[in-house]
Amino acid sequence: MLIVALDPPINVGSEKWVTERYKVLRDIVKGFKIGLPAIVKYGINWLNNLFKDYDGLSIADLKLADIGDIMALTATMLRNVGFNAVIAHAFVGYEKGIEVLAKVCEKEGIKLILVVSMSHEGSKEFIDRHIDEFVDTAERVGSWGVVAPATRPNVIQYIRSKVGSKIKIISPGVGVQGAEPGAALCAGADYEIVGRAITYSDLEKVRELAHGLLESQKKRLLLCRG
Ligand code: BMP
Repeated sequence: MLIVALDPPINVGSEKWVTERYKVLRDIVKGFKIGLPAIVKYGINWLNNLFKDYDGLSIADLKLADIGDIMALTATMLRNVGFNAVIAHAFVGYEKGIEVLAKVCEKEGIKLILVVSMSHEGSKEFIDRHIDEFVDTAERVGSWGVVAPATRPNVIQYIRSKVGSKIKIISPGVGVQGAEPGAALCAGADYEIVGRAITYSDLEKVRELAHGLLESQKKRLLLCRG
């Protein structure tokens, strides 16, 4: 139940950093998330073949927050280079916003993931005051998943109690941001997103770190679910 965030550090000169980590991890994790750091640094065309024969989740994390037509256009472009899921902010609203994006995602076979709460403290300032509305939007458009913070398991529990098993909960914040592996899963998340705690080490150690993380998830799950 692990998704790896591939955000290259500032001093890495080539997209090989991403592709090598993807290759050593693809058979043991459920998916990958690629966001602005990799796309700003290396563009998008190098991604063209990366996910070609990959069955897992390939999530484009540009946290779309625009009018519906432009988000839909971007999502289609992301689909065309091999992503099968996109993340968007729920706060742009339904009408001519998420509504349009959701329709195009359905048509193109893209999984839509809406941000309903974030892992940093600042999420409490504005975003978390509207969790109910954001979750309603996710349900209304039939969103495949939502992002909710591993750093605040009570928020995950609350969202799970609202959505039942209809919507996947994807939780960042494990490792560098402080949450322990498995804590979000115990609170009701379907996947934990882990980036730097796995990826910011030498390539030779990346697989071992991911294995360790998967083991810790399992142990924690055994304790909380039996
Ligand atoms: P790390 O494990 O290195 O902290 O990475 C977390 C990843 O999850 C990053 O790619 C970040 O953009 C993303 N993320 C997050 O940390 N908190 C959120 O609320 C939403 C995110 O997408």
